[in-house]
Amino acid sequence: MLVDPSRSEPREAARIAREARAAGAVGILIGSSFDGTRDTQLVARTIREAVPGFPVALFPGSAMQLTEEVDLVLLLSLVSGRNPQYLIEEHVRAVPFFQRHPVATLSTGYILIDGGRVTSVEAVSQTRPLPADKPELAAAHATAARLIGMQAIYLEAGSGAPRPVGTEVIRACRVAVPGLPLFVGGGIKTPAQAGAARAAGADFVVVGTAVEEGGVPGELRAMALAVRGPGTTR
Ligand code: 1GP
Repeated sequence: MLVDPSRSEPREAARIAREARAAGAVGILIGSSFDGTRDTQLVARTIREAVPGFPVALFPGSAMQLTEEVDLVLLLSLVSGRNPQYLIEEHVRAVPFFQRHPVATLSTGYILIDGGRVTSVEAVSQTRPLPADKPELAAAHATAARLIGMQAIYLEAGSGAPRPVGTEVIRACRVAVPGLPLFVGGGIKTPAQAGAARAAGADFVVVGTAVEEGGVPGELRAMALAVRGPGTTR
């Protein structure tokens, strides 16, 4: 479950996290394409206090959002783009933070796939997504990320995308990076879409907008069930 601090204030984020855990989600990602530092830190702290022991990972839009109040930082490199700021610059800016706070990191190849409209991540990063109907191109990016040593892949259609990442793209990337954690998110609104992403090879199916805006615990439970299968909701 993804919580965006620019959309959910700390108390609301904690409520979502509580419901997410009860519904069978495996953890919380906190992040935003465009957001200041204060809210991210507050949201992370409030979630940890409200739901102790529930895994919390940071999904930062920039080095400005770094906080030590998480279990893990997804150190994202936007490998589908050619903007050096999101390939290496933000990482260099993050070094003083990591020197002060030894938080665990997961080097993650972040691949933006066309989801049917311009989303915040495309606008903020000033990079074009890869075409949705070219699984081989997405797989080549995932393979390159693996070959240069990245530890995970995140396939992203962009928050609120009309079309989630297609199953052919997920399947091709699954084959390209056997053994690496594969996250898939952006525009997943129904249990069927969540289940399809999982069946195509996603290790983690990320849902944000549908739950943050819909706020229906039953729907969240149905999504978790579709991803994890019966008998494994907790
Ligand atoms: C966005 O992948 C996440 O970075 C989640 O997207 O908000 O569309 O669920 P949604």
